[in-house]
Amino acid sequence: CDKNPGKPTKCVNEDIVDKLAELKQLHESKMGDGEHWRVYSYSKCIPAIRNHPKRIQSFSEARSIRGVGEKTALKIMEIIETGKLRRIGYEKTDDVKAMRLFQGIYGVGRSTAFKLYAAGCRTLEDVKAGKGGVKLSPAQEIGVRFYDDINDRMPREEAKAIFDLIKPIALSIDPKLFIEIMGSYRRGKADCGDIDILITRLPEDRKTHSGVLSHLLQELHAHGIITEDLALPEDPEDLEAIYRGLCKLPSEGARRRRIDFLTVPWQSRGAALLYYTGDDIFNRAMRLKANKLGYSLNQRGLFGNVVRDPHDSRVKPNTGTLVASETEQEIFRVLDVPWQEPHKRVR
Ligand code: DCP
Ligand code: MG
Ligand code: MN
Repeated sequence: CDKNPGKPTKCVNEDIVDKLAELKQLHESKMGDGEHWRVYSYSKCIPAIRNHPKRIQSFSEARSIRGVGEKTALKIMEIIETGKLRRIGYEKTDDVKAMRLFQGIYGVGRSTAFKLYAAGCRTLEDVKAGKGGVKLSPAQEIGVRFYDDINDRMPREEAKAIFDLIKPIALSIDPKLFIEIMGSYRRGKADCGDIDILITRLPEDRKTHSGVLSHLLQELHAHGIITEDLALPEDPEDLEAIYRGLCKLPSEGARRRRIDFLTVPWQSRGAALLYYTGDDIFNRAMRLKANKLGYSLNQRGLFGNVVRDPHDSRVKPNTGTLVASETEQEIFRVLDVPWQEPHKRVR
């Protein structure tokens, strides 16, 4: 076929090539252990089939093409005889769908999703029943139990109602805390995937917010507002800590919602506001701009004189000198980016 570039001619085995290429792509999207050789063998035989000068007529003719084994020859015959490849429909309804379903479980990535699939699980019911004996972490177990709740977004009014319960509890622990909702809520979105809460405190009277987060989490559990923990802070006394969990309104029939806390030192509050407001694409653009100007930007601040490993463009942690971190405006100014209100910070 197409020996004449620039003047496209249609390959006589085009339908076969298309179907096999589609199947190859479906196998590629799975990336399980057994898939690599399959993808590799399709990569070899598909160009050979495309170059075959005449319409394939028989099983033995298919087998004579370099790289075409018995199984592929059978598939070619099926396409010739029925115009279809049942395997494609099977791939679409079965594993690809299952992989997508399982990767929607909190804390489950491609490798665990494939383990579940390979163990014979096809539905969340299978996973719940422990089919195939794949061991899930406690957070993943919660992810399965509250799959729909975790994957649904909440109206911003509900995020506000939950925050309005949390804020006074936090301030009763320490009235000098700074506590705000960030993420999509601060960007003004009508619905939120989770509630992102930033906490910090002006370090005065020789006091900080160290220990406040554990105390607050304890109170929120006691009030029935936080219902499950997904990830606890590594060192809860640290001024910088991250928490992930589930929460709900106390009303009857209220759904579980995702909630995240981030605490930062007071000096980092501007950089933390900027980071935690997002969105993630906007953040990436800001970090890129910082890198171009020889800075490094993260949730702690904007740093200059950054040391980079020549073999790894990532910045070593805690290197460089702090250039700006206390206000968002200051960081925009140094990066020479025109000020943008949170609701404008979207892709
Ligand atoms: N963030 C980031 N890069 C990530 C994850 C998060 O820069 N990989 C920052 C930007 C996000 C903020 O943290 O806006 C909060 O993260 P969320 O995952 O909660 O995202 P959003 O709140 O923006 O959206 P959603 O409504 O889906 O929660
Ligand atoms: Mg969010
Ligand atoms: Mn979040």
